[in-house]
Amino acid sequence: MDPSLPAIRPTLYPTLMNLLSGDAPTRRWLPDDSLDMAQLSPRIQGSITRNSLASSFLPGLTPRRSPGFSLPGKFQLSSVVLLLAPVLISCQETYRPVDCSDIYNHQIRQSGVHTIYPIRSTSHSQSAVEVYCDMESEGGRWTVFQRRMDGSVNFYRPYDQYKTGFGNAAGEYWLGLENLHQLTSHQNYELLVNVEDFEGNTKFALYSSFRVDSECDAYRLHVTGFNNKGGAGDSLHHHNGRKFSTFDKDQDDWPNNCARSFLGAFWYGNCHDTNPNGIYQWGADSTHYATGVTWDKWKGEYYSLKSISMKIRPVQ
Ligand SMILES: [Ca+2]
Repeated sequence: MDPSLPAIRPTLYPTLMNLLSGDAPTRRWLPDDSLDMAQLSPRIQGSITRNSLASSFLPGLTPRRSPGFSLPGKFQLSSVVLLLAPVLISCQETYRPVDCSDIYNHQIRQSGVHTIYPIRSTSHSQSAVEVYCDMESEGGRWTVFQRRMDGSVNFYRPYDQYKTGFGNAAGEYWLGLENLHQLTSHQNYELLVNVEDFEGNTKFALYSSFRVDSECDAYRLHVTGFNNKGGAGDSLHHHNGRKFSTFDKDQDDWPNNCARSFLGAFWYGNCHDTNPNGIYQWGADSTHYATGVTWDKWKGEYYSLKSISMKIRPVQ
């Protein structure tokens, strides 16, 4: 743009209004009296005609109408709609819960599948994800990030799928490491692990602090503050501070590959006291050591649980 020229506002409004009013798009803008026409180049002077449709919307430009000219009703109504549209849009409040605790606090108290937005970005459609909300256990508000219950989903999957998540929120699924990191990096979360055997017995383990680092730090796990009032025992102590490993991304502390040897994916150390993403093996099986869906401190490494779910909520 030539800096010697006076500023002329963009022609978005007149173009839109001309189209809405049915006027030919050749109508141009009339400069204010304070605007010195001599400053304009001949080309621009020629484009500014005396029968222009002008508007008071734009500073520096004053409306002048040629004799007999009147604004059609359609134009006036369209102008009002155009002017109010940004205001109306900006006043709309869109409810986008970050987690199940948000949903609970909006008076939804039934467990079930809900949509949350764990990644706080401007592109909301990309961060929407379905989860199962446990609104009952130990006071509710829990966002389930891992669940096994019937062996319907294969959990022996590569790193990229553990990063983004997989499965069915109404059944077995993994929420995804990036979602877990995003959730736990903005608030302090606690962890509940529910376990059940094939005889109908249930236990749980509570941890007062749960956090997952970013991918740059290998989605390292921080889990502390064990409380054994649920009787399951502390099978996560060994996993505190460990990086996340899959069969195709070995970040464990063992010379070999924990994920390949025990057919799962987890924050393996050397290697595990629980294998919640292991093979669904339908109960006790002494032929396979530590490859099932195990919680060692309750049922040992030869018992694959009927169900296990890992869930988090903000500390209040
Ligand atoms: Ca290794």
